[in-house]
Amino acid sequence: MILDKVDRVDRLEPREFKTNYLNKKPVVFTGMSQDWPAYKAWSLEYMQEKIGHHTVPLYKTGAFNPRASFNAAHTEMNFADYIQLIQQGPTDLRVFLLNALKLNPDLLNDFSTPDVMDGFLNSFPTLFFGSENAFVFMHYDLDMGHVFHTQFCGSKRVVLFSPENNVQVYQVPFSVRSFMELDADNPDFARFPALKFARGFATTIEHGETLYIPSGWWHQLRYLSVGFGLSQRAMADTWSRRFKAAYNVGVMPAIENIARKTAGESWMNLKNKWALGRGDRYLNRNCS
Ligand SMILES: O=C(O)CCC(=O)C(=O)O
Repeated sequence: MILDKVDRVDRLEPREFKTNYLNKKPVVFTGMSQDWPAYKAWSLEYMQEKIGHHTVPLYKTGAFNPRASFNAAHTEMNFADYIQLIQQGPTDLRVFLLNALKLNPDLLNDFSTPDVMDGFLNSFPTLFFGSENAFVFMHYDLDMGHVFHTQFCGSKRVVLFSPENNVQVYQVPFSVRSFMELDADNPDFARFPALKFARGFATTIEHGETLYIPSGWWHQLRYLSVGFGLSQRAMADTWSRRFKAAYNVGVMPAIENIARKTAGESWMNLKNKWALGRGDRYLNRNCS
């Protein structure tokens, strides 16, 4: 497995971004957020003040109920209590894809839309929170959007692979994830041998830095310290990606939910077996 470094730039002109990065590779913008009020204002305490009274869904990496609905939350909690929890030390409970702006639209005044491309879904900026050591398993985003993820407070390690690595990262069918135990930073090549042949990127983002994740790219994240991130997303820019997004959002979860309700654990085992088998077939083709 090869992990290249992600380029780091202060800012970019749209033309430079389109020529060198759009749909090609990730990049970290170190200066994009420096004029935003959020750069100075956003902290865990600020978020507690703005949305603390709401109840929020919480997600976990690891075993889940095979009969639960697609992307169902593990539990929920008052947001102010959750912030206290993550400040106390490691927990595997994470806030994922929270449209906090629906909870408090004032937050919209705290940041701007990136100006390097068009097509941003301005009503869907989402927030992610986690404690030190929280792990977000390898996945790509259902809607195939281009993601601009700005980190606040702590730092985060991110590993990314292009969609050409679907087999090497063991994509589980009828999902947009790999195995939750697959960790590209601590690879278990005995269990996931095809991962040896993946080539991707890795980086760490700190407060105020913005990582561009191209449409459909795999990403796994580890919180190196307690913190949170804001993702702004621009719509997939080709018809094939838009079609895939419509399938991922509208069709795939429906099929998955029916299969989970009827077959539960055996459906999950079948999907895992299929992903491992695809990895083995790839190895047989490439290593003989
Ligand atoms: O930072 C996180 O917790 C996850 C971010 C993520 O997966 C995303 O923005 O697509």
